[in-house]
Amino acid sequence: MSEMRTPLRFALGALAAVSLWAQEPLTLWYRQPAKLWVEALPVGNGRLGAMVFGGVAHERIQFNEQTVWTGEPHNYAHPGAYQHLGKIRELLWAGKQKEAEDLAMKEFMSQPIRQKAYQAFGDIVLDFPNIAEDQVTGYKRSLDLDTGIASVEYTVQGVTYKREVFASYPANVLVVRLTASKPGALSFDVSLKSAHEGATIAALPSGEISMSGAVSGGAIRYEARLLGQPHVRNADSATLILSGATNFKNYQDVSADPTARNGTVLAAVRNKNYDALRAEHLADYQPLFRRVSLDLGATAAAKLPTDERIAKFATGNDPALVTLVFQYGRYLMLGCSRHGGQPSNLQGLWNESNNPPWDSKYTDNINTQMNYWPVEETNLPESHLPLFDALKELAQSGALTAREHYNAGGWVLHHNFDLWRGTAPINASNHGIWQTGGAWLSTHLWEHYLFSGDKAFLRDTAYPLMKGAAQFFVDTLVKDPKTGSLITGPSNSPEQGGLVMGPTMDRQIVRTLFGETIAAGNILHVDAPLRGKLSDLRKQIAPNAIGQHGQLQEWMEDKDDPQNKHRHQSHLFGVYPGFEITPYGTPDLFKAARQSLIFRGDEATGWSMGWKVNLWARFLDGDHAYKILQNLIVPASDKPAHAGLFANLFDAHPPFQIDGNFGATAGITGMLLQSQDPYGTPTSLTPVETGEAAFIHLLPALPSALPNGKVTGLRARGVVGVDIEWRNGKLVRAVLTPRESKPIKVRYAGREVEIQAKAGQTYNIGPDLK
Ligand code: FUC
Repeated sequence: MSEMRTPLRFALGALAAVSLWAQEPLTLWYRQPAKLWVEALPVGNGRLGAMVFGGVAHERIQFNEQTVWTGEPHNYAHPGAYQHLGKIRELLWAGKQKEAEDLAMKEFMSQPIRQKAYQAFGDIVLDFPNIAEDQVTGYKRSLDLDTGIASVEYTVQGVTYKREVFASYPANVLVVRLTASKPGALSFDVSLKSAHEGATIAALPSGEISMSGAVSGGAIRYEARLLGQPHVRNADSATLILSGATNFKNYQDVSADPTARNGTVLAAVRNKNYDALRAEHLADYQPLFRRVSLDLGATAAAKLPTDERIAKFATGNDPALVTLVFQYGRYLMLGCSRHGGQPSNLQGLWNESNNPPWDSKYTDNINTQMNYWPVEETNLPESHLPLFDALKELAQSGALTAREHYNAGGWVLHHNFDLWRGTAPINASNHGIWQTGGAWLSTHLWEHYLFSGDKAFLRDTAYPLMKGAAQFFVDTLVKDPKTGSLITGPSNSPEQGGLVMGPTMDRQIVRTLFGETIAAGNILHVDAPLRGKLSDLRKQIAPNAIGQHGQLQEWMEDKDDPQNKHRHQSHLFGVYPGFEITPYGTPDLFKAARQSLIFRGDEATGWSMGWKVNLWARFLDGDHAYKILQNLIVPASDKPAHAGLFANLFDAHPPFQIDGNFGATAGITGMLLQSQDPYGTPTSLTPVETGEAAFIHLLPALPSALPNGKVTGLRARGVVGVDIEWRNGKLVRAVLTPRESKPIKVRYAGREVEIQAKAGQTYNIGPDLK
């Protein structure tokens, strides 16, 4: 038992919370500039992003725009691939995996076999000629999550210099503000630097700097334009405004004019002063960010710079760092996924490389999904919309892939997509052929409905996409010759074991998708024959099985290795984010799934630990979930390149992958509130799962390390707002605000009560559930 669990420590922690909390609860800060990119501080408006290094005599603000990619509009489907589908299946059933993979590699893969890469854009470079670095005092750089503003502050020879940087969604620009505390003390030179060869950089007579060019070997043309004088001397203050655009309109159309786009954006801000831009940014950002507040108390550790706090977290007592990590995920979400933009890619939208790991594209056998795990519960549902816009396009390109690769209707997405909406299997047949990426992402549409109750969204956006995703499996599920059950295939259990028929995860996802499509069709009173068909097929899909080690089987065969520590734990989809394996509905499977997670261990790559926090929360084990969080919140340098947090709290996975951050935010939420039905089974959807009732589980996995706290503004399935307060590990009070009239079952500490809730009423729930 660690020392922080002693009652005295708790009492001190609670007292300290009172005095410290008001100071800087939601600020990342440092005593030195960033040396590495992963120490710089991110800002973003869901389209443009920047990394602020905070240099003293030389500042680098590295920026991105979401549509700067290699490549061009392209259909990646492999014509006629479907002619080999039967043979690949036969080989797999005959136990000839290698031959099947070889044949698939030759005849069944995307053309070309790799997708395209997200790119860096450029840097804003500031040089301060008169600043002597060795005379600097009082240096501090920080990022205030409550305002979305990154700041740098230092004093030289009696002059205090300040910089503020933010990304404005309403103005669609990056804004840099510089001030000096003495009149006339501010002098600097500003320039733009392109991340691409052959850029044209010019100072325009209009007092702007333009940087334009093309991504080599592709269709994307870009322009960044900075409003501001290149050489500033003896000023009191200065404001720089950056607009950035490309010719990208959608995955099939690159006919936009980046220069015209920047012209329009800058014309709208040209006559706004800094205070007006800042106020406009806050009026947009703060109401979204402030929808959720979390207070877990604070100790003296909360006063330290963020990098020092990360280093001490696993062995110390710093609950406020959990809060910061939780809210940082929400901050990053608003930075990289706003309505009208592209979805969040492997690095959100922050990327300094033209050859980033996994091309910084969209890996959807876990990573893209994890990017959106916290979005509904933590009250940023609008941030889900870019993903849904992408799904509309993926359903088009995925229909071509379904036709060419499977001779099937509907649409399919394999394990990756890019800006050009590639949906065919990429890289290698042993893991690239994985059929359920689109099906899994389609479950996000249903979740958005469950949390919002928005029937117009269900009818116009969600259902058509879900139906198409389901149709693909109506056409392609095959009978397993051994069991007679229906399975997918060829596919794999991401990303191990090679090409197989009917991996467990696929079957769970297809069951979930079919169930949700039936429920949606029911609500909308459409497609009765299809519903009948889906329901009939759903019952025939090969069930989850418990294997020889007491584990949940990852494959059709009982061949799991208890020593396997692989980062993917795909068959646990049914526990989280799925819900067909539950503590009270399927206790045996639940136990087996838990055993599988124990075999996988507590260490993993960054995003995998993000998943494990969520899984342990679903296993109702708060202390184990917290233990994983302690493995996640360590300096990345302690776990070279694959896990831990960098100084800027980016989750590591070389260089970083944002899924780990979002997984952590979702996992912390899951400790406090869960709203899936714990009585669910794989056979039929319960009223909670169809949205007719709600289930609120209060503090389902509260770690003993977080005994005191309060959260407000969370959302639960069934369209219920939830605030929760607890003390000494016990519920003090929960406030439920349902937006629809329906039964709500509330569970706390092993007891349940049912409320016949009325929309618009407020329900106060005490520890005795009264
Ligand atoms: C999956 C993971 C890797 C990495 C990549 C982007 O392939 O297995 O760890 O996160 O996505």
